[in-house]
Amino acid sequence: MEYQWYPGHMTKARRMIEDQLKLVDLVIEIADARIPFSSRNPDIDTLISGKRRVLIFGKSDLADPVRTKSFLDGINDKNANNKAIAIDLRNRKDTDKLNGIIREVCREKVEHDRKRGIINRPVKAMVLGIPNVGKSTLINAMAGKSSAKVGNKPGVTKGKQWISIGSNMLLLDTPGILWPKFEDRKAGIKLALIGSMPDDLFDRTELAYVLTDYLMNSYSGAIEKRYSMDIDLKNRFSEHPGNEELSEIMGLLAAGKGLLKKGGEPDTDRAEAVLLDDFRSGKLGRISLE
Ligand SMILES: Nc1nc2c(ncn2[C@@H]2O[C@H](COP(=O)(O)OP(=O)(O)O)[C@@H](O)[C@H]2O)c(=O)[nH]1
Ligand SMILES: [Mg+2]
Repeated sequence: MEYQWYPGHMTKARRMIEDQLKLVDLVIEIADARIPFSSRNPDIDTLISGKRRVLIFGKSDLADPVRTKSFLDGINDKNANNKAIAIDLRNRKDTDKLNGIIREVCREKVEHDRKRGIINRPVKAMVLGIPNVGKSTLINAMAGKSSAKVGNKPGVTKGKQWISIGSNMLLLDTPGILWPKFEDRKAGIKLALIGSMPDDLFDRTELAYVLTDYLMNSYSGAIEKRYSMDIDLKNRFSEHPGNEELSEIMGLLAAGKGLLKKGGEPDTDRAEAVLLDDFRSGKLGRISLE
């Protein structure tokens, strides 16, 4: 398949994560609220089996709140060892909510320790998630200082360091980098749309076209509003527009944004780039793809 670079890294990543998992009581798994299914690792359940888990759907500030609520409700009533929450990982109020949830998930362990006379043994935790999902952002927020590197590319750090979080938790300072669902092309496209796949795995035009079709059907009006278009795309074009229509839509978008080539014709390449950037940064509104 086209995601050749993953499999090689996968075996290594899996081994590293399995080693790290032996050291912890709790896994903090991060997924993306805009694609709650495709942003989760397909093997995560077997990988962390038996560990307590807090499941965080990050970037909730960019996701559709109605959809977020409905899938969270579905997860949360099941299992006390497995709580889920959707938050903006950059927001202190949001990350503060985590402490209570972690304590709740670990209550049994603390109780078990106490019965054996062990008081105040810190809970050991690690953060897991696919690239770019917000792992470093969360570790920094929890640590209350910039001790983990935050960036747009997945990084590798050697050696094991713990960060103390309050008096009762130790957090591994290097997150486990999981591999996404690379065997499923649709999931791959969604991951590329949110910016969690290397940029060159998919054609930008294809991404812009898939996004446009989706927005026209699921968030009707969002494109027109953002790019001051005087028409209703849904009325004017087919329900699932073909490439020629999509190219025309990119032309309208370019014209609305004043993106013109030297000769004055609409610059559809730039229009595609703008559309993707605007989606990724939330400028088209709070939109979920699943
Ligand atoms: N809007 C928004 N951006 C976030 C959130 N969490 C992380 N980011 C951004 O996503 C990008 C990747 O975050 P990072 O922590 O480096 O991801 P990592 O690869 O999993 O460590 C950075 O630009 C962050 O600022 C969030 O909850 N909301
Ligand atoms: Mg990171």
